Amino acid sequence: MNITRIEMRELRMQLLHPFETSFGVTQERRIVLLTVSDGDRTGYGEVTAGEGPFYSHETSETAWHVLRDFIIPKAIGKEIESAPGFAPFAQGIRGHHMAKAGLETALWDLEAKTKGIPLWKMLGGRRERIDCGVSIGIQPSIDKLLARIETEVNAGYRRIKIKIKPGWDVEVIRQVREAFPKILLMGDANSAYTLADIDLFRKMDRYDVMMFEQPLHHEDMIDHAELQKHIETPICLDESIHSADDARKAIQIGACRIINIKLGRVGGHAQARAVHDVCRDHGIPVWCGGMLESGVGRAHNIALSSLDNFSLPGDVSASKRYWKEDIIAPEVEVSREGQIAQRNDPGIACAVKEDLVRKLTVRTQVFQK
Ligand code: OSB
Ligand code: MG
Repeated sequence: MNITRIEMRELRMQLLHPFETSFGVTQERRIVLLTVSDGDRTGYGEVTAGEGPFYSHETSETAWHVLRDFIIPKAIGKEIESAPGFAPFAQGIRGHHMAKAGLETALWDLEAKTKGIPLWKMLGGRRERIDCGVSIGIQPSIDKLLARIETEVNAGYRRIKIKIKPGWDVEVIRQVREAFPKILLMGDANSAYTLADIDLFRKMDRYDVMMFEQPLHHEDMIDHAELQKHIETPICLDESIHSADDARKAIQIGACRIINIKLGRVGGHAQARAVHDVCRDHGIPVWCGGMLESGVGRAHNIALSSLDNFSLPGDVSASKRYWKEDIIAPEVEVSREGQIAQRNDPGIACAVKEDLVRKLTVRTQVFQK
């Protein structure tokens, strides 16, 4: 593949509902979209960084800077055999995985389109349907949360994740479990607790919770291993896992029994697959996390979720839960059974609505060789 043109755009997209976590509220997304061409075809990738440095140190703005000044100058005009040939463009740049993943994933899409095959098959996936869950933000009241859960359960979603934080935890979990005795339920703390909260986790341990996601510090593994010794509910790591090596170490010390894989957090498809493989080899199930993506990021998540060890429902759900109109056609739809079917068109297997993208764009930069 000849990388002859790279286009970077920033889009502003309004979420249908504000999304609240232990680290803040998101209403308007700033999405950096990457377009890479070889003269014939176009691949698309999305930077999943948030607007502020709260989930991770990266932001849409830092990703723009790192891509423009460090990654794209190394990539433009180069010829690579296949998408893993991206690695040298990121060599020596510490961190900034979401910036790297924006371009890396676009190259995977481009390669699959060049070969005329769907990306999920090129990645080696075999799941023709993926199981979907939803992530429900912190709500103004428990009654509102119960109503949201009912809507999602009725829509067919197979697993409900609620966000927890100090003051919105034990009693919330207790009431949700009472109202919905059978659902697969999990809680995501986004690092809101410390080891001083072990007793609180032991209380929540009683309600048949599928997993607690990232209860402790975003860079920690040691304390998570300690917490796991005191509770039955599996710990799932999100923020702490940036690579296959991190996954290996976390598993080795017993810091988690499940891992959430996010393309942005680990730096793209090559590393996501490596994390997947390490987990598979150690008998640790994985699922695909979400970052309030537009259709482009969503389509990449769907392709990744086709790999065998994505055996738990992920946070990959329908476009209409987020956007009045998504930037891809067809939009992502979830069946009554709570599944998304893989599509068999080449690459990310959907079209990008260029007119809508142009309308949502607030800045563009083009690189050409
Ligand atoms: O921790 O999984 C998370 C959204 C933004 C940042 C971090 C997280 C999330 C979600 C939403 O939980 C998942 C989604 O619906 O895209
Ligand atoms: Mg999470």
